Amino acid sequence: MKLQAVELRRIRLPLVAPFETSFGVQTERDVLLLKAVTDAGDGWGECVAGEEPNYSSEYVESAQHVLIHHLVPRLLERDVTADAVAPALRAVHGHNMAKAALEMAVLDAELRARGESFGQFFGAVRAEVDSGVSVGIQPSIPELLSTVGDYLDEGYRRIKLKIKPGWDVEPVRAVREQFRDVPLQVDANTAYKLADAEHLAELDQFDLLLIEQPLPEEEILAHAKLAQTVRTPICLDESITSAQWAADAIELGACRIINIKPGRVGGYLEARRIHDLCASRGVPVWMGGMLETGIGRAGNVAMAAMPNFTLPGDTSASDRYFHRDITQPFVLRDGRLAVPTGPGLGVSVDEEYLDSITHWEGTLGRAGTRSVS
Ligand code: NPQ
Ligand code: MG
Repeated sequence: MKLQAVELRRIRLPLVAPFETSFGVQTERDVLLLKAVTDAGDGWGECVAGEEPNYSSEYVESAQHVLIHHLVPRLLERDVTADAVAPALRAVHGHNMAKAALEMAVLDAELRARGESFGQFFGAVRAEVDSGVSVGIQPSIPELLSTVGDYLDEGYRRIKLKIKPGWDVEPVRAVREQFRDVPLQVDANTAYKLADAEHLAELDQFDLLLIEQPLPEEEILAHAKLAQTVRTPICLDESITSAQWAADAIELGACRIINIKPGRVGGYLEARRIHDLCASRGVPVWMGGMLETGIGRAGNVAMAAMPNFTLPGDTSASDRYFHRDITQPFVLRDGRLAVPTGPGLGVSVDEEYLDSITHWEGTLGRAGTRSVS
């Protein structure tokens, strides 16, 4: 399969409500999308990098730059398959989200060409996946309770509360008291220190599924030490950027559960290796979320149907984030999302709507044209 061109575009999608985490407030999503143009057909990729480098070091402008100047040129006009993408990009350090988007577009083109869905390719064992929802930091506890109640009414099967110092024990207590049996977990996005161990142990009384990434991403050993004080299972997100880090973190006792985000680890193929490694170590995994459009959501829902994705993911319905998605929307049915069955990602992109929300586009390749800078 020859990679003839890569079309890039940036789109702006307003969020249905502001989304606040310990690292900031998001009111819209500025998403970088890729189309891989090959002699066997096209494929879509989505880059999950946010507008600012506050979740990880990557951000949408850095991803766009490294794709244009360092990643796409290494593959253009070459014979490619998805499994050859990461090896061809190995000389470039880091930039996992940018690499993942390119690999995803090539994988989608490849699978569409051979009529195979992402779900079939990953060995999906379910036709639909349990859906959880991530609830941002709210202005007050009454507003938190009403937001959580609304999501439960919609059918979500697990609630994740974003926490930070000053917004942790009391909001979690309030939600647990009002919703006695709901599967509940928290995500700190690196906001704590090991010295907060005793404080975080106060969360043990609320029967949480897990506490996600309490400490900074490079503090693997500190997470292992924290686990000596906190009984709730620790789950790592930001720290796990490869299968190697997953193996090391598990062996060190830093986590008992792993959040898999294909973008964070450099693509779906590395994400699959982490799934397989965790399965062999008896470590459950679940699918994270990065406020993806229907393109990224389609791939994530398909991967979440693999056997060791035993906890509900942050794979929410399209309307959790967007008034209108760029594909057919993912809709909650009895708290679950259906795994697409069509070739490749199995979704179609509304290109007319896409054009109307595009604020930048450019193409690399085809007869030496470089229409982007
Ligand atoms: C997490 N996601 O698990 C992330 C964090 C996150 C659903 O909680 C723009 C780009 C906004 C990436 C907001 C959820 C984002 C983002 C939150 C990632 O840690
Ligand atoms: Mg997280």
